[in-house]
Amino acid sequence: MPNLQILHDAVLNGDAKTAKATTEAALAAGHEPLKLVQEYMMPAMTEVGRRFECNEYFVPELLLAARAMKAALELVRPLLAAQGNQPTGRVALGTVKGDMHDIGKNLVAAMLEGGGYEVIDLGVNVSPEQFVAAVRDKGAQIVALSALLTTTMPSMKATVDALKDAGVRDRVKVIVGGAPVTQKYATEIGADGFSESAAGAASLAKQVMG
Ligand code: B1M
Repeated sequence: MPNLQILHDAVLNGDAKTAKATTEAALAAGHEPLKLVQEYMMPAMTEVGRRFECNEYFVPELLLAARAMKAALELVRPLLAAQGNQPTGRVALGTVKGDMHDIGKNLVAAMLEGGGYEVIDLGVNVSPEQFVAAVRDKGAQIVALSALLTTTMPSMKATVDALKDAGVRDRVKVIVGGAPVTQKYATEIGADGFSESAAGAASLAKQVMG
């Protein structure tokens, strides 16, 4: 049995090689993929954020930690997504304009896929126009917006407004999430739902689709 504290510390210290090897060993030993994410990788990223706030870590350390987390997540994501059966809806997902954070968004994608949704992953720094195009041209029924910066949260409102201006707002449900986002903010900007976790985003999608 691998010591899972090593996975936590590897993400915290930006050691991608160890993060990947420990995840591989943990999965081979039968550990639950979601448990590895929620109990070891995410707490490590929370600690990275705390150290960044205290000026103990700087952007290079954030980048290394993100790279280590991504290396481990690459192994876990297909397992989370494989739980899905028949597609139950199409979701256009992206991190909003101005925002480059994609680890949480990628987890949301895996959980939605696991919930049986077809996910059109638009990536990061996605403009309101790109979301509108995904609804118009690709038939997305849900628009899922992620933001990690307080400064990019207004891009969520801009996206809801762009959907209205393009005359497609009543065709889609809009769901939002990301560390600084709250239910209050979601209600204020006219979104249909908010979830604070990736796992919650999958049940929220079901709920808003009725
Ligand atoms: Co950034 N960063 N960062 N960063 N970074 C934060 C977010 C920050 C809180 C750090 C801090 O100060 N403590 C801070 C934001 C402060 C604020 O706005 N209040 C911050 C800052 C300031 C910045 C820069 C401005 C730093 C700089 O350059 N001076 C810069 C901005 C760049 C930009 O986007 N334009 C920047 C850059 C970066 C890196 C590129 C170095 C890197 C990102 C790499 C990558 O994503 N590829 C990075 C990282 C790694 C972080 C922290 C440390 C970790 C983020 C993360 O991946 N968490 C972060 C601090 C923190 O969060 N503790 C921080 C793990 C991930 C699984 O959680 O993304 O929250 P999270 O997703 C969760 C939920 O939020 C939810 O589900 C996920 C799992 O449950 N969720 C949804 C997310 N989207 C959802 C959508 C939904 C539903 C749920 O429905 C659609």
